[in-house]
Amino acid sequence: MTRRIVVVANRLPVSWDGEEWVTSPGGLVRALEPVLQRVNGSWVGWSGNVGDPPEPFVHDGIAQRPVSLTEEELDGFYYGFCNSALWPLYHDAVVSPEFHRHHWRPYRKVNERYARVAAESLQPDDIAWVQDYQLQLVPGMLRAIRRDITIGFYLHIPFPPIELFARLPWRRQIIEGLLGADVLAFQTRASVQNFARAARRYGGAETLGRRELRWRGRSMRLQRAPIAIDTSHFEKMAKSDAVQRRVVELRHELGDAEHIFLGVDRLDYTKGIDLRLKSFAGLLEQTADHPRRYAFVQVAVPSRENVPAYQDLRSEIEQLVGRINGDFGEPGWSPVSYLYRSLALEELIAYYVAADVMLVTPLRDGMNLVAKEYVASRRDQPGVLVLSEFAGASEQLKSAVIVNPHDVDGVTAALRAATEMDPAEARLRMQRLRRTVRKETVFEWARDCLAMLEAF
Ligand code: ADQ
Repeated sequence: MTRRIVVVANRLPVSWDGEEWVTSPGGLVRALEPVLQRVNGSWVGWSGNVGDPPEPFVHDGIAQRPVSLTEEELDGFYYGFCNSALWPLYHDAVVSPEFHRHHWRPYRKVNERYARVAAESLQPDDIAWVQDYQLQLVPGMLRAIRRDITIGFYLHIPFPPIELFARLPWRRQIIEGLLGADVLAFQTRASVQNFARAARRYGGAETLGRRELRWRGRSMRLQRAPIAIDTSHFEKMAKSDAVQRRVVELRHELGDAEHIFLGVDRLDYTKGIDLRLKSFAGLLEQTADHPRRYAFVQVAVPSRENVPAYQDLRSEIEQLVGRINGDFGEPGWSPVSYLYRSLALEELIAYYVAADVMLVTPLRDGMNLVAKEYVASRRDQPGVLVLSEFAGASEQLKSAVIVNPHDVDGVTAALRAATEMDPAEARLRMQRLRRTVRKETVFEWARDCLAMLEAF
Protein backbone atom coordinates (compact mmCIF):
# COMPACT_ATOMS: atom_id res chain seq x y z
CA MET A 1 0.00 0.00 0.00
CA THR A 2 1.67 3.19 -1.08
CA ARG A 3 -1.06 5.60 -2.15
CA ARG A 4 -2.24 8.14 0.39
CA ILE A 5 -5.58 7.33 2.00
CA VAL A 6 -8.14 9.76 3.35
CA VAL A 7 -10.79 8.08 5.49
CA VAL A 8 -14.08 9.98 5.55
CA ALA A 9 -16.31 8.87 8.42
CA ASN A 10 -19.09 10.34 10.53
CA ARG A 11 -16.76 10.56 13.56
CA LEU A 12 -13.06 11.20 13.90
CA PRO A 13 -11.13 8.29 15.44
CA VAL A 14 -10.33 10.48 18.46
CA SER A 15 -12.39 12.34 21.02
CA TRP A 16 -11.68 15.17 23.44
CA ASP A 17 -11.71 14.03 27.07
CA GLY A 18 -11.60 17.58 28.44
CA GLU A 19 -7.82 17.72 28.51
CA GLU A 20 -6.53 15.94 25.43
CA TRP A 21 -7.47 13.98 22.33
CA VAL A 22 -7.72 10.26 23.00
CA THR A 23 -8.03 7.48 20.46
CA SER A 24 -11.50 5.93 20.43
CA PRO A 25 -11.68 2.23 21.21
CA GLY A 26 -12.74 -0.19 18.51
CA GLY A 27 -11.40 -2.51 15.88
CA LEU A 28 -11.84 -0.17 12.90
CA VAL A 29 -9.55 2.49 14.34
CA ARG A 30 -7.05 -0.12 15.51
CA ALA A 31 -6.92 -1.71 12.05
CA LEU A 32 -6.59 1.50 10.10
CA GLU A 33 -4.18 3.35 12.37
CA PRO A 34 -1.01 1.50 11.24
CA VAL A 35 -2.03 1.72 7.58
CA LEU A 36 -2.74 5.45 7.76
CA GLN A 37 0.47 6.11 9.68
CA ARG A 38 2.46 4.29 7.01
CA VAL A 39 0.96 6.14 4.02
CA ASN A 40 0.77 9.55 5.64
CA GLY A 41 -3.00 9.30 5.62
CA SER A 42 -5.67 11.48 7.12
CA TRP A 43 -9.13 11.20 8.60
CA VAL A 44 -12.10 13.49 8.02
CA GLY A 45 -14.94 13.41 10.56
CA TRP A 46 -16.96 15.14 13.23
CA SER A 47 -15.17 15.74 16.53
CA GLY A 48 -18.22 15.06 18.71
CA ASN A 49 -18.80 18.68 19.76
CA VAL A 50 -21.25 21.08 18.17
CA GLY A 51 -20.18 24.54 17.08
CA ASP A 52 -16.89 25.71 15.61
CA PRO A 53 -14.66 22.75 14.79
CA PRO A 54 -11.11 22.57 16.12
CA GLU A 55 -8.33 23.40 13.64
CA PRO A 56 -6.88 20.40 11.78
CA PHE A 57 -4.31 18.61 13.95
CA VAL A 58 -2.15 15.53 13.96
CA HIS A 59 -2.73 12.73 16.45
CA ASP A 60 -0.45 9.66 16.58
CA GLY A 61 0.87 10.39 13.11
CA ILE A 62 -2.56 10.76 11.49
CA ALA A 63 -3.81 14.12 10.21
CA GLN A 64 -7.25 14.84 11.68
CA ARG A 65 -9.58 17.13 9.73
CA PRO A 66 -12.61 18.01 11.82
CA VAL A 67 -15.99 18.73 10.20
CA SER A 68 -18.34 21.12 12.02
CA LEU A 69 -21.96 20.38 12.91
CA THR A 70 -24.47 22.73 14.50
CA GLU A 71 -27.02 21.60 17.07
CA GLU A 72 -29.80 21.81 14.43
CA GLU A 73 -27.74 19.84 11.92
CA LEU A 74 -27.10 17.18 14.51
CA ASP A 75 -30.86 16.92 15.04
CA GLY A 76 -31.84 16.86 11.37
CA PHE A 77 -28.89 14.97 9.89
CA TYR A 78 -27.88 12.55 12.62
CA TYR A 79 -30.89 11.92 14.86
CA GLY A 80 -33.31 12.67 12.03
CA PHE A 81 -32.34 11.29 8.64
CA CYS A 82 -29.60 8.88 9.73
CA ASN A 83 -31.25 7.36 12.75
CA SER A 84 -34.99 7.81 12.23
CA ALA A 85 -35.10 7.13 8.47
CA LEU A 86 -32.06 5.20 7.19
CA TRP A 87 -31.25 3.08 10.26
CA PRO A 88 -34.72 1.51 10.59
CA LEU A 89 -35.23 1.27 6.81
CA TYR A 90 -31.93 -0.57 6.30
CA HIS A 91 -32.73 -2.91 9.22
CA ASP A 92 -35.86 -4.46 7.72
CA ALA A 93 -38.02 -1.57 8.96
CA VAL A 94 -38.33 -3.29 12.35
CA VAL A 95 -39.68 0.07 13.49
CA SER A 96 -41.30 2.37 10.95
CA PRO A 97 -38.83 4.70 9.24
CA GLU A 98 -39.79 8.36 9.31
CA PHE A 99 -39.22 10.33 6.15
CA HIS A 100 -39.16 14.12 6.45
CA ARG A 101 -37.91 16.70 4.02
CA HIS A 102 -36.58 18.72 6.97
CA HIS A 103 -34.30 15.76 7.75
CA TRP A 104 -33.29 15.07 4.16
CA ARG A 105 -32.14 18.66 3.57
CA PRO A 106 -29.58 18.70 6.41
CA TYR A 107 -28.46 15.20 5.37
CA ARG A 108 -27.58 16.57 1.93
CA LYS A 109 -26.04 19.72 3.33
CA VAL A 110 -23.90 17.90 5.88
CA ASN A 111 -22.77 15.33 3.28
CA GLU A 112 -21.70 18.25 1.09
CA ARG A 113 -19.60 19.62 3.92
CA TYR A 114 -17.82 16.29 4.49
CA ALA A 115 -17.14 16.07 0.75
CA ARG A 116 -15.71 19.59 0.71
CA VAL A 117 -13.43 19.05 3.70
CA ALA A 118 -12.27 15.74 2.20
CA ALA A 119 -11.63 17.34 -1.21
CA GLU A 120 -9.39 19.93 0.40
CA SER A 121 -7.06 17.30 1.75
CA LEU A 122 -6.99 15.07 -1.33
CA GLN A 123 -4.25 15.11 -3.93
CA PRO A 124 -4.24 13.47 -7.38
CA ASP A 125 -4.06 9.70 -7.17
CA ASP A 126 -5.12 9.58 -3.50
CA ILE A 127 -7.75 7.17 -2.23
CA ALA A 128 -10.81 8.51 -0.40
CA TRP A 129 -12.46 5.81 1.68
CA VAL A 130 -15.96 6.82 2.75
CA GLN A 131 -17.60 4.97 5.64
CA ASP A 132 -21.20 4.08 6.28
CA TYR A 133 -24.82 5.12 5.90
CA GLN A 134 -24.37 8.64 7.27
CA LEU A 135 -22.32 9.62 4.20
CA GLN A 136 -23.94 7.91 1.21
CA LEU A 137 -24.00 11.08 -0.88
CA VAL A 138 -20.31 11.82 -0.33
CA PRO A 139 -18.90 9.55 -3.10
CA GLY A 140 -20.97 11.32 -5.79
CA MET A 141 -20.28 14.76 -4.37
CA LEU A 142 -16.55 14.08 -4.14
CA ARG A 143 -16.42 12.79 -7.70
CA ALA A 144 -18.09 15.98 -8.91
CA ILE A 145 -15.27 17.99 -7.29
CA ARG A 146 -12.31 15.65 -7.92
CA ARG A 147 -12.02 13.28 -10.87
CA ASP A 148 -8.41 12.34 -10.28
CA ILE A 149 -8.83 10.20 -7.16
CA THR A 150 -10.09 6.71 -6.36
CA ILE A 151 -13.19 6.57 -4.16
CA GLY A 152 -14.22 3.63 -1.99
CA PHE A 153 -17.37 3.22 0.07
CA TYR A 154 -17.95 0.74 2.90
CA LEU A 155 -21.39 0.09 4.37
CA HIS A 156 -21.29 -1.21 7.95
CA ILE A 157 -25.01 -1.95 8.11
CA PRO A 158 -27.09 -4.13 5.77
CA PHE A 159 -28.17 -2.81 2.37
CA PRO A 160 -31.89 -3.60 2.39
CA PRO A 161 -33.87 -5.64 -0.12
CA ILE A 162 -35.26 -3.55 -2.96
CA GLU A 163 -38.87 -3.90 -1.71
CA LEU A 164 -37.87 -1.93 1.39
CA PHE A 165 -35.40 0.44 -0.23
CA ALA A 166 -38.17 1.40 -2.66
CA ARG A 167 -39.94 3.23 0.17
CA LEU A 168 -37.25 5.87 0.45
CA PRO A 169 -38.48 9.09 -1.19
CA TRP A 170 -34.86 9.97 -2.09
CA ARG A 171 -33.86 6.51 -3.30
CA ARG A 172 -32.56 7.78 -6.66
CA GLN A 173 -30.35 10.41 -5.05
CA ILE A 174 -28.90 7.87 -2.61
CA ILE A 175 -28.09 5.40 -5.39
CA GLU A 176 -26.53 8.12 -7.51
CA GLY A 177 -24.49 9.28 -4.52
CA LEU A 178 -23.18 5.77 -3.93
CA LEU A 179 -22.42 5.19 -7.60
CA GLY A 180 -19.86 7.98 -7.38
CA ALA A 181 -17.57 5.37 -5.77
CA ASP A 182 -15.21 3.10 -7.71
CA VAL A 183 -15.47 0.26 -5.20
CA LEU A 184 -18.53 -0.37 -3.03
CA ALA A 185 -18.02 -2.90 -0.25
CA PHE A 186 -20.60 -4.59 1.97
CA GLN A 187 -20.65 -6.98 4.92
CA THR A 188 -22.53 -9.82 3.20
CA ARG A 189 -23.35 -11.36 -0.15
CA ALA A 190 -27.00 -10.50 0.40
CA SER A 191 -26.15 -6.80 0.72
CA VAL A 192 -24.06 -6.88 -2.46
CA GLN A 193 -26.99 -8.41 -4.35
CA ASN A 194 -29.53 -6.02 -2.84
CA PHE A 195 -27.42 -3.04 -3.83
CA ALA A 196 -26.86 -4.32 -7.38
CA ARG A 197 -30.63 -4.67 -7.88
CA ALA A 198 -31.34 -1.21 -6.47
CA ALA A 199 -28.58 0.34 -8.62
CA ARG A 200 -30.16 -1.20 -11.73
CA ARG A 201 -33.69 -0.20 -10.84
CA TYR A 202 -33.18 3.28 -9.43
CA GLY A 203 -29.89 4.37 -10.99
CA GLY A 204 -30.22 2.72 -14.39
CA ALA A 205 -26.86 0.99 -13.82
CA GLU A 206 -25.95 -2.05 -15.86
CA THR A 207 -24.55 -5.17 -14.19
CA LEU A 208 -21.64 -7.03 -15.74
CA GLY A 209 -21.39 -10.33 -13.90
CA ARG A 210 -22.06 -10.40 -10.17
CA ARG A 211 -19.40 -7.96 -9.04
CA GLU A 212 -19.24 -5.18 -11.63
CA LEU A 213 -21.53 -2.30 -12.56
CA ARG A 214 -21.42 0.21 -15.38
CA TRP A 215 -22.99 3.61 -15.02
CA ARG A 216 -22.63 6.80 -17.02
CA GLY A 217 -19.52 5.60 -18.80
CA ARG A 218 -17.73 4.46 -15.63
CA SER A 219 -17.41 1.02 -14.13
CA MET A 220 -17.44 0.17 -10.45
CA ARG A 221 -16.65 -2.97 -8.44
CA LEU A 222 -18.80 -4.53 -5.76
CA GLN A 223 -17.04 -6.33 -2.92
CA ARG A 224 -18.11 -8.56 -0.06
CA ALA A 225 -15.81 -7.73 2.86
CA PRO A 226 -17.12 -8.93 6.24
CA ILE A 227 -15.63 -6.77 9.00
CA ALA A 228 -13.86 -8.48 11.88
CA ILE A 229 -11.93 -7.89 15.11
CA ASP A 230 -8.37 -7.79 16.38
CA THR A 231 -8.63 -11.41 17.52
CA SER A 232 -5.25 -11.74 19.22
CA HIS A 233 -5.93 -8.68 21.37
CA PHE A 234 -9.05 -10.37 22.78
CA GLU A 235 -7.18 -13.66 23.22
CA LYS A 236 -4.40 -11.97 25.14
CA MET A 237 -6.70 -9.99 27.38
CA ALA A 238 -8.86 -13.03 28.10
CA LYS A 239 -5.74 -14.84 29.35
CA SER A 240 -4.58 -12.04 31.63
CA ASP A 241 -4.56 -12.55 35.40
CA ALA A 242 -6.76 -9.52 35.95
CA VAL A 243 -9.50 -10.93 33.69
CA GLN A 244 -9.19 -14.42 35.14
CA ARG A 245 -9.55 -13.05 38.68
CA ARG A 246 -12.55 -11.00 37.68
CA VAL A 247 -14.21 -14.06 36.10
CA VAL A 248 -14.11 -15.92 39.41
CA GLU A 249 -15.63 -12.91 41.17
CA LEU A 250 -18.32 -12.48 38.55
CA ARG A 251 -19.45 -16.08 38.68
CA HIS A 252 -19.71 -15.78 42.42
CA GLU A 253 -21.59 -12.48 42.20
CA LEU A 254 -24.03 -14.22 39.86
CA GLY A 255 -24.89 -16.70 42.60
CA ASP A 256 -22.61 -19.46 41.24
CA ALA A 257 -25.36 -20.34 38.80
CA GLU A 258 -24.83 -23.54 36.85
CA HIS A 259 -25.29 -21.76 33.51
CA ILE A 260 -24.54 -18.13 32.88
CA PHE A 261 -26.17 -16.55 29.81
CA LEU A 262 -24.98 -13.24 28.41
CA GLY A 263 -26.26 -10.58 26.02
CA VAL A 264 -24.17 -7.49 25.12
CA ASP A 265 -25.57 -4.87 22.81
CA ARG A 266 -26.07 -1.19 22.23
CA LEU A 267 -29.62 -0.58 23.40
CA ASP A 268 -31.12 -0.72 19.93
CA TYR A 269 -34.40 -2.14 18.66
CA THR A 270 -32.53 -4.07 15.95
CA LYS A 271 -30.75 -6.17 18.56
CA GLY A 272 -33.80 -8.20 19.61
CA ILE A 273 -33.20 -7.75 23.35
CA ASP A 274 -36.92 -7.91 24.21
CA LEU A 275 -37.57 -11.19 22.38
CA ARG A 276 -34.38 -12.63 23.85
CA LEU A 277 -35.61 -11.85 27.37
CA LYS A 278 -38.91 -13.55 26.57
CA SER A 279 -37.07 -16.63 25.34
CA PHE A 280 -35.08 -16.72 28.58
CA ALA A 281 -38.30 -16.36 30.59
CA GLY A 282 -39.59 -19.38 28.66
CA LEU A 283 -36.60 -21.39 29.87
CA LEU A 284 -37.19 -20.30 33.49
CA GLU A 285 -40.82 -21.37 33.18
CA GLN A 286 -39.88 -24.83 31.91
CA THR A 287 -37.34 -25.35 34.66
CA ALA A 288 -39.14 -23.64 37.56
CA ASP A 289 -38.32 -26.60 39.81
CA HIS A 290 -34.60 -25.72 39.57
CA PRO A 291 -34.41 -22.14 40.83
CA ARG A 292 -31.07 -20.39 40.77
CA ARG A 293 -29.75 -22.69 38.10
CA TYR A 294 -29.64 -20.01 35.40
CA ALA A 295 -28.41 -16.44 35.50
CA PHE A 296 -28.79 -14.07 32.59
CA VAL A 297 -26.75 -10.87 32.29
CA GLN A 298 -27.89 -8.30 29.76
CA VAL A 299 -25.44 -5.45 29.20
CA ALA A 300 -27.10 -2.60 27.30
CA VAL A 301 -24.99 0.31 26.18
CA PRO A 302 -26.87 3.62 26.11
CA SER A 303 -27.37 4.72 22.52
CA ARG A 304 -29.19 7.51 20.61
CA GLU A 305 -31.06 8.54 23.73
CA ASN A 306 -32.53 11.56 21.89
CA VAL A 307 -34.52 9.39 19.46
CA PRO A 308 -38.05 8.62 20.79
CA ALA A 309 -38.02 5.00 19.56
CA TYR A 310 -34.93 4.38 21.73
CA GLN A 311 -36.56 5.92 24.79
CA ASP A 312 -39.63 3.70 24.33
CA LEU A 313 -37.43 0.65 23.89
CA ARG A 314 -35.58 1.37 27.11
CA SER A 315 -38.78 1.49 29.17
CA GLU A 316 -40.09 -1.62 27.48
CA ILE A 317 -36.96 -3.60 28.29
CA GLU A 318 -36.77 -2.36 31.85
CA GLN A 319 -40.40 -3.39 32.41
CA LEU A 320 -39.71 -6.80 30.97
CA VAL A 321 -36.65 -7.31 33.20
CA GLY A 322 -38.76 -6.24 36.19
CA ARG A 323 -41.52 -8.65 35.26
CA ILE A 324 -39.19 -11.64 34.82
CA ASN A 325 -37.40 -10.93 38.08
CA GLY A 326 -40.77 -10.47 39.80
CA ASP A 327 -42.08 -13.76 38.43
CA PHE A 328 -39.01 -15.92 38.96
CA GLY A 329 -36.80 -14.17 41.52
CA GLU A 330 -36.43 -14.96 45.18
CA PRO A 331 -35.40 -12.78 48.10
CA GLY A 332 -31.78 -11.87 47.49
CA TRP A 333 -31.67 -13.34 43.99
CA SER A 334 -32.82 -12.24 40.54
CA PRO A 335 -32.40 -14.34 37.43
CA VAL A 336 -31.78 -11.31 35.16
CA SER A 337 -29.01 -8.81 35.88
CA TYR A 338 -29.47 -5.76 33.72
CA LEU A 339 -26.63 -3.25 33.27
CA TYR A 340 -27.45 -0.06 31.39
CA ARG A 341 -23.97 1.30 30.80
CA SER A 342 -20.80 0.91 28.80
CA LEU A 343 -18.09 -1.34 30.21
CA ALA A 344 -14.32 -1.07 30.08
CA LEU A 345 -12.92 -3.61 27.62
CA GLU A 346 -11.30 -5.68 30.38
CA GLU A 347 -14.60 -5.97 32.24
CA LEU A 348 -16.46 -6.82 29.01
CA ILE A 349 -14.00 -9.61 28.26
CA ALA A 350 -14.39 -10.96 31.81
CA TYR A 351 -18.13 -11.26 31.09
CA TYR A 352 -17.38 -13.08 27.80
CA VAL A 353 -15.12 -15.52 29.64
CA ALA A 354 -17.62 -16.05 32.46
CA ALA A 355 -20.55 -16.74 30.12
CA ASP A 356 -21.44 -20.32 29.25
CA VAL A 357 -23.96 -19.27 26.63
CA MET A 358 -23.75 -16.07 24.57
CA LEU A 359 -26.95 -14.78 23.01
CA VAL A 360 -26.50 -12.71 19.89
CA THR A 361 -30.01 -12.53 18.53
CA PRO A 362 -30.49 -9.35 16.48
CA LEU A 363 -33.50 -9.02 14.19
CA ARG A 364 -31.08 -7.65 11.62
CA ASP A 365 -27.40 -6.69 11.95
CA GLY A 366 -24.74 -5.73 9.41
CA MET A 367 -22.19 -8.06 11.01
CA ASN A 368 -22.23 -8.06 14.86
CA LEU A 369 -18.78 -7.94 16.34
CA VAL A 370 -19.90 -9.06 19.79
CA ALA A 371 -20.36 -12.59 18.39
CA LYS A 372 -16.76 -12.62 17.16
CA GLU A 373 -15.42 -11.08 20.37
CA TYR A 374 -17.07 -13.81 22.45
CA VAL A 375 -15.50 -16.53 20.33
CA ALA A 376 -12.05 -14.89 20.47
CA SER A 377 -12.27 -14.59 24.26
CA ARG A 378 -13.04 -18.27 24.87
CA ARG A 379 -9.50 -19.59 24.26
CA ASP A 380 -9.80 -23.33 24.93
CA GLN A 381 -13.05 -23.21 26.86
CA PRO A 382 -16.18 -24.48 25.14
CA GLY A 383 -19.16 -22.13 25.60
CA VAL A 384 -22.07 -21.95 23.18
CA LEU A 385 -22.79 -19.10 20.81
CA VAL A 386 -26.49 -18.76 19.99
CA LEU A 387 -26.59 -16.61 16.87
CA SER A 388 -29.38 -15.06 14.86
CA GLU A 389 -29.62 -16.04 11.22
CA PHE A 390 -30.23 -12.33 10.53
CA ALA A 391 -26.81 -11.18 11.74
CA GLY A 392 -24.21 -10.80 8.98
CA ALA A 393 -21.91 -12.89 11.19
CA SER A 394 -24.05 -15.97 10.51
CA GLU A 395 -22.63 -16.11 6.94
CA GLN A 396 -19.25 -16.92 8.52
CA LEU A 397 -19.91 -18.40 11.99
CA LYS A 398 -21.72 -21.47 10.78
CA SER A 399 -20.88 -23.65 13.79
CA ALA A 400 -22.88 -21.45 16.13
CA VAL A 401 -26.37 -22.55 17.17
CA ILE A 402 -28.27 -20.59 14.54
CA VAL A 403 -31.74 -19.34 15.51
CA ASN A 404 -34.62 -17.27 14.20
CA PRO A 405 -34.97 -14.60 16.92
CA HIS A 406 -38.66 -14.06 16.08
CA ASP A 407 -39.38 -17.65 17.07
CA VAL A 408 -39.44 -17.12 20.84
CA ASP A 409 -40.17 -20.78 21.65
CA GLY A 410 -37.54 -21.91 19.16
CA VAL A 411 -34.92 -19.76 20.91
CA THR A 412 -36.04 -21.13 24.30
CA ALA A 413 -35.47 -24.62 22.92
CA ALA A 414 -32.05 -23.56 21.61
CA LEU A 415 -31.11 -22.17 25.04
CA ARG A 416 -32.10 -25.40 26.67
CA ALA A 417 -30.18 -27.39 24.08
CA ALA A 418 -27.15 -25.17 24.70
CA THR A 419 -27.19 -26.01 28.41
CA GLU A 420 -27.56 -29.71 27.66
CA MET A 421 -25.05 -29.90 24.81
CA ASP A 422 -22.49 -32.67 25.01
CA PRO A 423 -19.22 -30.96 26.06
CA ALA A 424 -17.34 -32.66 23.21
CA GLU A 425 -19.74 -31.16 20.68
CA ALA A 426 -19.56 -27.73 22.30
CA ARG A 427 -15.77 -27.88 22.18
CA LEU A 428 -15.73 -28.92 18.54
CA ARG A 429 -18.11 -26.15 17.53
CA MET A 430 -16.08 -23.57 19.41
CA GLN A 431 -12.86 -24.78 17.81
CA ARG A 432 -14.37 -24.29 14.37
CA LEU A 433 -15.61 -20.82 15.29
CA ARG A 434 -12.23 -19.89 16.66
CA ARG A 435 -10.53 -21.00 13.48
CA THR A 436 -12.71 -18.55 11.54
CA VAL A 437 -12.12 -15.54 13.81
CA ARG A 438 -8.39 -16.22 13.84
CA LYS A 439 -8.11 -16.52 10.08
CA GLU A 440 -10.24 -13.52 9.20
CA THR A 441 -9.27 -10.63 11.47
CA VAL A 442 -9.83 -6.92 11.05
CA PHE A 443 -6.31 -6.66 9.61
CA GLU A 444 -7.19 -9.02 6.74
CA TRP A 445 -10.40 -7.04 6.28
CA ALA A 446 -8.54 -3.72 5.93
CA ARG A 447 -5.94 -5.31 3.67
CA ASP A 448 -8.59 -6.76 1.33
CA CYS A 449 -10.59 -3.54 1.14
CA LEU A 450 -7.57 -1.36 0.50
CA ALA A 451 -6.01 -3.79 -1.99
CA MET A 452 -9.16 -3.60 -4.09
CA LEU A 453 -9.03 0.20 -4.00
CA GLU A 454 -5.34 0.37 -4.76
CA ALA A 455 -5.79 -1.91 -7.75
CA PHE A 456 -8.57 0.20 -9.22
P1 ADQ B 1 -22.98 -1.93 16.29
O1 ADQ B 1 -24.43 -1.95 15.95
O2 ADQ B 1 -22.59 -0.98 17.33
O3 ADQ B 1 -22.07 -1.71 14.99
P2 ADQ B 1 -21.44 -4.44 16.96
O4 ADQ B 1 -20.90 -4.95 15.68
O5 ADQ B 1 -21.89 -5.52 17.86
O6 ADQ B 1 -22.68 -3.48 16.76
O7 ADQ B 1 -20.30 -3.60 17.66
C1 ADQ B 1 -20.46 -3.13 18.95
C2 ADQ B 1 -19.09 -2.83 19.56
O8 ADQ B 1 -19.31 -2.13 20.78
C3 ADQ B 1 -18.32 -4.09 19.89
O9 ADQ B 1 -16.99 -3.96 19.50
C4 ADQ B 1 -18.42 -4.21 21.42
O10 ADQ B 1 -17.26 -4.69 22.05
C5 ADQ B 1 -18.67 -2.79 21.85
N1 ADQ B 1 -19.55 -2.89 23.01
C6 ADQ B 1 -20.73 -3.47 23.05
N2 ADQ B 1 -21.22 -3.43 24.29
C7 ADQ B 1 -20.33 -2.82 25.06
C8 ADQ B 1 -20.26 -2.47 26.43
N3 ADQ B 1 -21.23 -2.74 27.27
N4 ADQ B 1 -19.21 -1.83 26.84
C9 ADQ B 1 -18.22 -1.53 26.00
N5 ADQ B 1 -18.23 -1.84 24.72
C10 ADQ B 1 -19.26 -2.47 24.23
C11 ADQ B 1 -22.30 -1.45 13.59
C12 ADQ B 1 -23.23 -2.42 12.87
C13 ADQ B 1 -22.73 -3.84 13.05
C14 ADQ B 1 -21.30 -3.97 12.56
C15 ADQ B 1 -20.42 -2.88 13.16
C16 ADQ B 1 -19.05 -2.85 12.53
O11 ADQ B 1 -24.55 -2.29 13.36
O12 ADQ B 1 -23.56 -4.75 12.36
O13 ADQ B 1 -20.79 -5.22 12.95
O14 ADQ B 1 -21.01 -1.59 12.98
O15 ADQ B 1 -19.12 -2.74 11.15
